Amino acid sequence: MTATVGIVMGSTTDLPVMEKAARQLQEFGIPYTLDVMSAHRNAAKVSAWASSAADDGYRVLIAGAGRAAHLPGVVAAHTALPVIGVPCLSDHLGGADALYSIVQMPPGVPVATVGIDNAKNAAILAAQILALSDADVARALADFREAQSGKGMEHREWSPDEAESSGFGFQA
Ligand code: RP5
Repeated sequence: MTATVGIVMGSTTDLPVMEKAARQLQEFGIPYTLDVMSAHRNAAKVSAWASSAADDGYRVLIAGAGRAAHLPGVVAAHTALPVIGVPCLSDHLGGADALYSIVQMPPGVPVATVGIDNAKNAAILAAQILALSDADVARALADFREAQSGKGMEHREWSPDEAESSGFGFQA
């Protein structure tokens, strides 16, 4: 089966974050690939991969990186496919460096940016794009949303008194 989502990350150190995207895509039954390639250490490889991504069957790309985090922007520069960027946490600036780098693409070459370390949202957004033309993915997403709405409603089982006594100031 041809992979429709390509996940790339700048380093194996990004894997603990980026595997969350892989797991979510797997849950949706979306075929994907997962690769490590750095925009500064393997520039030619990134360029070749992104340039041929559409012809290779991908429909959405997810790129995660930390620190200067130019990988998502470089990928976007080489393809017209939608690119979702994941800022990965770093040990010095807490991921803010990567967030600002990825989200601040100059006008003309966008990267849809999710929150720091939020690779799960990148996968969900990728699924939402694919769902526009794929009924199976649309169904998987609808089931996911349904299950999630159940989770979000848990607090409504609390009475206002309970909420008040637990310090949340719940208003019925
Ligand atoms: C970025 O630099 C990578 O995406 C990673 O988040 C960070 C550090 O990479 P390593 O030096 O740990 O390989 O390019």
